[in-house]
Amino acid sequence: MNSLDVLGSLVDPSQYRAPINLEDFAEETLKSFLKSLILIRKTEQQLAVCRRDLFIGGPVHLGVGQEAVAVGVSYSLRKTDRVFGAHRSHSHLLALNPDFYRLFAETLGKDTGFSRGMGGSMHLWDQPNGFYGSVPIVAGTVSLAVGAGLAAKLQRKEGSDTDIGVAYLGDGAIEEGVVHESLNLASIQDIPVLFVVENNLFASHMHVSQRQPSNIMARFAYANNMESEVVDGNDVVSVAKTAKRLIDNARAGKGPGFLEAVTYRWYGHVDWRDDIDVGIERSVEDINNWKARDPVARLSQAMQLAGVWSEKDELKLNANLDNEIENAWNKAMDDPYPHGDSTLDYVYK
Ligand SMILES: Cc1ncc(C[n+]2csc(CCOP(=O)(O)OP(=O)(O)O)c2C)c(N)n1
Ligand SMILES: [Mg+2]
Repeated sequence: MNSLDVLGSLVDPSQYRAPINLEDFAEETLKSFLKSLILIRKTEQQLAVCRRDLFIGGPVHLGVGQEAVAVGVSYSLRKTDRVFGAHRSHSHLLALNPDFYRLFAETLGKDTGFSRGMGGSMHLWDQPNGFYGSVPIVAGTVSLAVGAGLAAKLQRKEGSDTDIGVAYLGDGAIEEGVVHESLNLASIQDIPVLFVVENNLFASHMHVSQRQPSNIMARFAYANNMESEVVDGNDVVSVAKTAKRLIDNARAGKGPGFLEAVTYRWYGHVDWRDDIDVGIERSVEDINNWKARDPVARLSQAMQLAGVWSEKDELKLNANLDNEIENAWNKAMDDPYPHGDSTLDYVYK
C-alpha cells in the first residue's frame, strides 16, 4: 500500500459491485449504453481468440473490463470533435463507430480496415466519426489532442459552442513529461479539451504503488488549476454524467476538464492471457474480484431491476451480436490485402 492511497474503496474490488444507479437517464439511452458495452466486449473477445489462434499477426491490447469509460464519455461527443487514443483504443473507436468489421479487417491487415490495413490494432483512424488516431507511443497523442482543441477553439463560429479535443491516456502515460506540458498549456490557454485517464492501476506489469507516490492521477489536474472528477470507471452512468458536465464546460469556453475513471483490465497487458506480463500483485483472486465489478452485468442488473430490460432481451442481443460478429470476421478474412504499390500512399513524403 502506498502512502497516499487516496482512491480508497474505489480500488477495493469487493466494493461497488451492486447494480448501478440509473439516475434519470432515458430508457433508450440506457439500452444504447448496454448494447455498446456488449458489442465492444464481444468484439475484443473475438480478437482475443483470433490472436491466440494466430489469425492476427500483430499484438492486440485488449480493454475488456474497461468498456464503460469510452461508452460513457462518447455519450456527449459529436462527429466533429477530435478524439485521440493510444495502444489500447479499440473501445475508444468503437464507442464512436460500432463498425467491428472494419476493426477486424484492420487487425488482419486488410485493405478494408480503418487504416487501409496498414496500421493494425494500435494505429486506428476514423476521422469521419471523430477518431483522429491512436498510436503505440505512450502519451504520444496527448499533446495532439490539445492542439486539436486549440484549433477547434480558433475555428469556432460566432454564436456557437466549440468542438473539443479528447485525449484518452492511462495511469502509466501520466508519467510522461509531455502530459504535464499538455495539462499546463490547456489550462493556461483555456483550451477545450477533455483528458480522460483510464486508471487501471497498472502500466504493463507494474502496479501504480511501485511507480508513483500516490494512486490518484487527478492530483495533476489540481496542480494545473483544472476542473477534475474521479469516478467509478465501471459505472457507465456515472462516467456519462460526469463526462457530460466537463464536456459541456469545455464547449462553453470554460476551459479543459480532467476525468479520472478507475477501472481494471481483465486480460494481461497484451493479447489474450490473464497472466501475461503481470506483476505479483495481480493475483487470480484480484482479477476475479474485479470481474465481479463487471460494468456490463452491473448495468444489465440495474435495468432489469428497473423493469426496462430482461434476461430474454439480453439473450436475444447476445445471439444477434454473436451472429453479426461471426459474419463480419469471415468477411474480413476473405477481404484483399492492400496492393504493394500503395505502401507509401498514406505517409508524409
Ligand atoms: C514512450 C513509450 N514508452 C514505453 C512504451 C512501452 N509501453 C507500452 S504500453 C505501456 C504501459 C502503459 O500503461 P498505461 O498508460 O497505464 O496504459 P494501459 O496499458 O494500462 O492501458 C508501456 C510502458 C511505449 N509504448 N511508449
Ligand atoms: Mg494503466
